Amino acid sequence: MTLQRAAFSRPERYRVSVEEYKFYHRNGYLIVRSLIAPEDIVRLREWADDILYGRVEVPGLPPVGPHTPVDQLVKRFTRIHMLHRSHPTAEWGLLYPMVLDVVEALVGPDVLALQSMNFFNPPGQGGQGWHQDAYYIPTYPETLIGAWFALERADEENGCLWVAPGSHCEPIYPPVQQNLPSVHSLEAFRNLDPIENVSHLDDEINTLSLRAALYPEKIPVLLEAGDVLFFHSHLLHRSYPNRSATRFRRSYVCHYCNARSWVPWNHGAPFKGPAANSLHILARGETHLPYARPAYGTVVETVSPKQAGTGKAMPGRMMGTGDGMMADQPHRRMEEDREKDGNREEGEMGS
Ligand SMILES: O=C(O)CCC(=O)C(=O)O
Repeated sequence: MTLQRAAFSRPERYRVSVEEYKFYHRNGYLIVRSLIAPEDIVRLREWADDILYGRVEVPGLPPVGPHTPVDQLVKRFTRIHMLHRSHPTAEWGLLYPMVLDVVEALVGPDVLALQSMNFFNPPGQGGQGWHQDAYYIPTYPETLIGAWFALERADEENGCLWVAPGSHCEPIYPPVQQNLPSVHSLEAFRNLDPIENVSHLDDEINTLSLRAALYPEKIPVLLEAGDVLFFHSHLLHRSYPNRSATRFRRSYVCHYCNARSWVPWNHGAPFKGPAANSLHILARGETHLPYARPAYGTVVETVSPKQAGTGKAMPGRMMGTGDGMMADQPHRRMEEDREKDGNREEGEMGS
């Protein structure tokens, strides 16, 4: 019996081409223009404004009084993490189907949704120095990917993201001062400058900038509302403070990984046992590992729990197809086939 991965057909499905797949793997990033529908961008932006202006409550933040001046309201924070766990709109954004279509093709087909971040970056604020996301969010094996949704135009003036193309081939550099018990960083990086103050805005202080300096071509990622940047978790990237006088830089940034990776990470919050997979949402496909379901009922294209994990089928696999597009191919060799193959000589089977 071959199990069917759910045959979800959506007319608006985004099909990633083999050229896009290659671009992502060669450069460490991929921009997909107009991926989010204009009305959906309005929904995400209006919701961001509801948070910014204190019209909706955010767990952990004190409610604002009715007469709080606007300039004080917008200075309360530049970003908020993990709202998909408390706000249906954030969950809906995190599980946006066309974004998952791309993630599925690049690191899937089985996708776990891990993190959401709302960036507001009012004039004069925001910015994060050179860093690599996989340092902060470990996945084993490493399959982490970021998706940066532009809720409005992002350019050099209002503090867009900058990337060092090709730098995703670098390993992760743990800052020495972190003194991680499992990373003998001083020994491992004896021939390298010690990495200190990752994410600090000042390149003199953040010595990951020395690795970034090896990549002469750094590009500002200029996006219009609705465009999405996908970026590899080892990619060196940064942003600068918003230096415009009046413009915000609102964006929604989400992280995903292959649902078969083990994720001992819960955004700094405790979790039971050795990994936190059971707290992250299965967004596509299936997995043999634990997972959570969407808390607010957002529909996701996953294999039904009855079918999932029965071990009767090989997992799906993204492959290039004859029409130049990426697709989840039924490359499932059943036990019977394997037995048949077993009659052939070993070595003939390929790897
Ligand atoms: O958008 C920004 O300013 C920084 C975002 C970023 O670097 C990240 O999400 O890893």
